Amino acid sequence: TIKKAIFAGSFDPITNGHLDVIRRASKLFDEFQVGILVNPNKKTLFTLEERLKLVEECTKDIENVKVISFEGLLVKYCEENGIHALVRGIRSAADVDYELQMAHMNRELDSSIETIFLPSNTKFSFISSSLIKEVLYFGADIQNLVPKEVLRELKIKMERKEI
Ligand code: COD
Repeated sequence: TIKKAIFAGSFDPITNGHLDVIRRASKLFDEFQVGILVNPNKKTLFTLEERLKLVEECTKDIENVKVISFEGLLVKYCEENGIHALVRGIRSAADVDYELQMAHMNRELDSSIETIFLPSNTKFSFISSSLIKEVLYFGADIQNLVPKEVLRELKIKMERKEI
């Protein structure tokens, strides 16, 4: 059987930390999906279409990666699509607390799906999408923290005063 996993998130926007997890975790599975959550109640900087396009651009050189979006429960999407592993990146002890709670809830909802934690690369462990947006707003240089495609789109948002 082919082994399928998913790395789900908001990716608003995708960062070098996310991309590092995608590169490393995708090697462990036959098919690796990056799942972008559709959340109509949460205000995002990038629209779903923009996030899909950016994640696709940033992962186009990784052969077994497929970028999708999903609505509703992640475990339900997994069940409907034959996915048995949820990959999560762990940056800190704070991530562990939150991620364990989610892993246990997901396991309660569907016991056939396992959560797999991948420790972040130390050099990216301080990066989050929300901090990127915050420091950029105050004029910081973030070119080492996000893929060049994302940097390009963030600059456009800055020029349009959307950040
Ligand atoms: N280095 C390594 N990993 C990182 C980094 C970094 N610098 N930054 C983020 N990550 C990891 C995160 O730890 C996470 O594993 C992943 O990247 C995605 O991060 P985000 O912030 O883009 O997305 P989240 O964590 O907000 O996504 C949450 C989900 C969308 C997965 C969750 O809300 C969900 O499953 N929603 C659907 C509804 C559902 O099923 N709810 C029940 C959950 S128990």
